Parts: sequence; structure tokens; C-alpha cells
Amino acid sequence: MKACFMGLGYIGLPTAIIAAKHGIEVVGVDVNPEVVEKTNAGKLHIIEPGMEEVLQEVIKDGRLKASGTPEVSDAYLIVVPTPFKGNHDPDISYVEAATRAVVPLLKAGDLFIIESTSPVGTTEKMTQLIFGERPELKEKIFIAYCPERVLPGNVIYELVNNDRVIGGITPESTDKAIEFYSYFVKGILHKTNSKTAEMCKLVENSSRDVQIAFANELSLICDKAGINVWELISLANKHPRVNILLPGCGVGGHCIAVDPYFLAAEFPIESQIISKAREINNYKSFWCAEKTVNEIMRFELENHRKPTVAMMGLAFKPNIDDLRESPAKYITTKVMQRANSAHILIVEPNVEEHNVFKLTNYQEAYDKADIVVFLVAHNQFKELPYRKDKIILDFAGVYKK
Ligand code: SAJ
Repeated sequence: MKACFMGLGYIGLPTAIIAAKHGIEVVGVDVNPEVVEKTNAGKLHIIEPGMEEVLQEVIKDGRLKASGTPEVSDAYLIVVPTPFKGNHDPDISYVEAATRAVVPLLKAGDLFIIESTSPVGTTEKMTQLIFGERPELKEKIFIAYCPERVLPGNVIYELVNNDRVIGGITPESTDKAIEFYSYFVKGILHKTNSKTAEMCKLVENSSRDVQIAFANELSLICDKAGINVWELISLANKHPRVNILLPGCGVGGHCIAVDPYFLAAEFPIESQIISKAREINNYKSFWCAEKTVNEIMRFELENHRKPTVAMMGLAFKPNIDDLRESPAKYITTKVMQRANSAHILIVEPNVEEHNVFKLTNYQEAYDKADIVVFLVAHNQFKELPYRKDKIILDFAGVYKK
């Protein structure tokens, strides 16, 4: 089995590496020559614990190679980004370009899979594109959609062990795609059609966004009511049928804060809760920034001096070094702009240095600060003793116990 992965990003590269490790001959294609060069040199250009070692192994054995152009293979996987154009309208032009690039290589019996998060109907559109260019391949190739569901930070485990949803344009295509994923997936491979599989991906992340929005809304209500939201949620969750997620300083990363817009763009009238959840989660970050600025102004009025403020955490979620689409980064930037006279110390214990933010050691910042703002519940922060002499804004639930 030879597979050609179109796109060596946060999902394409790990999947290519794991597929190669499980016996598939892989060529990974990327439009960025630096990515190709780095990958062939055994260097990971993305952040994922443990993945670089596996990359080096499969490069050394010759099971994976990166290239700027696709090669004739048995399976083609489209794993390119689907960004937005304009105001949150999904742009499938990269999926289309990657598809066009492999169309001339397709031959009877081949498998074509889209993994990129895509609007519903994209697989059918690409099917039409392929058969428009190569009508002689009708009913002779297999086409399917199979979304990934791995959690950044736990990709090596989840790529192999998660269940997956596989939707072919025909039952035969689904079966053929299942055969492919069986090389490296131990989880159950669930059969469906391509539209349902596309929708399933969008719904999974939207569901989590809506649930987090509920927790974030509760945190705003509790702040006004003078109730500890962490205690409240933990008590409510003792009910056998209640399972509330945790509030935070907003929703970040590249998936949960993005995918709901795909549904909202396509189904604007129906997607009421989904759109509102996006608003609530975005508002929560704004609210955290305002609350911090207000606390800084109050401190100045009461103490007749500027406070030292520790902004604790920049990552988009706890215990990772990934700062992409991070609400903590947004809040820190906003506070620096709005309260630029305060002495602000920025902390991210999982990152050594940053080209925009000057970082301070977390213990030093905590000791020096008058106001401590917890934005991310990193494990390191949980070990800091609670100090009553400091003003603590715990948006992340570091001290929730
Ligand atoms: N968050 C909260 N409260 C919570 C849980 C999370 O505020 O109770 C925040 C996090 O701090 C973070 C954001 O939500 O800012 C997203 O974090 P996450 O851990 O929920 O998810 P991601 O973005 O790292 O990965 C998600 C996963 N999707 C689901 O859990 C439904 C993952 O399985 C997907 O593969 C991934 O999106 C993706 O690529 O789509």
C-alpha cells in the first residue's frame, strides 16, 4: 500500500508518520518547501509531544518521504486547511487545489479520502470535479470522507486508538477506506455516507463549544451572584445525568473555536444555539480582559501606585506549549494595551521564549505580583501556595479545590 498525503500540517503530518510506522509506504506532500526540507531532515515543524522520535524512525527506514509534488499511489489523502474567506465563510479552495493536483495520477482501483474539516457536501463536489476531468474513472475509484478527531497533545495515542467515522460516496468506497485505516487504527471504524461523516466532524466540535459556552455563561452568572462557579459545577455534576464542562478564559485552538462557524455559515437560520455559543465564548475572553483592567484601576485608586500584574499562561489550554488562537494571548494583549502603565509580567512555563512577549518565570512573577491573573490552569500553577496578600483573578480554576 502506497499513500500520498496532501498536506503536512497538524493532522496530515502525524497521520502520515503513524501510517508509515504501520507499514504503509508514504509520500507526504506540502506546498511549503521549508516543511518538506525539515520533514526529510527528521525535524517536526509542528508541536506534538513524542512525534519527532517516530518521524525520525520512519524517515530513517525510508517509509516516509516528503516532497513538493504528489506521486502515483494507491491512496490519496487530502489533509489541507479549510480557512475562512470574508466573515467566517469556509474556503474549500485548498481542498480543491489538492484534489486537482492528484486527479492526473488517479487510476482504476485507487482510493481518494478527504480528512480536512469541510462543509457538508464537499466530498460530493470533489467527486464531480474528479469525474469531470476523468470520466473514464466513474465507478472505478473509491472516494470517502474520514474526519480526524485527535486531541492536540495526545495525538500518538488517539490516532491509533480513537474510533473513526468513515463515509464513502458508495458502500464500496466506505469498505475500501475502512481497509486503509485498518492498517493503523485500533479503534472501531464506523460506516456511514460522506455527508453524514462531514456533518459529524462539525457537530462534535460544535457540541463541545456549546457545552463550554454553558459553563462560561454560568461563570458570569456566578460572578454576579457571588457564588464559586467551580464548587457549583462540581456539586451539580453529582447529579447522575448532569455533566457540565469547565469555564475558562474563552475557547481557543484551531478546531472548537472554528468549526461551529461552518455550520452557522451554511445553516444560518437553524444554527441558533451554535452561533450564540460562539458569541458567549468570545465574550468570555473580552470579559476577562475588562475584569483585569478594572482590578488594575481599582488597585491604583486604593493604593496610589501602579500594581505589578502577573498574567499566568499564554497557551490555548492547560499543559501544552501551543499558543495558536489562544484566548489567554488575546487577553494579555488587551490588558497590555488598556493598562499600559501597570507593570505587567507575562508567564508561560511551557515556552522558553517568545518573539512578542517577554516571559518571566512563573514563581518569580507570582512572588512579585500584586494582582495575579490565572488564564490557563497549568499544573505548575496548581502547586503555587494560595496567598491571601495578593489579589487573585482565577479565570482558569487553578484554585478550584
Ligand atoms: N475548554 C474549556 N473548558 C473545558 C474544556 C475545554 O474552556 O471544559 C477550552 C480549552 O481551554 C481550549 C478549548 O476549549 O481553549 C479547546 O480545547 P479542547 O481540549 O476541548 O479541544 P482541542 O481544540 O484541543 O481539540 C478538539 C477536540 N474535539 C472535541 O473534544 C470534540 C479533538 O478531539 C478534535 O480532534 C480537535 O478539536 C480537532 O482537531 O477538531
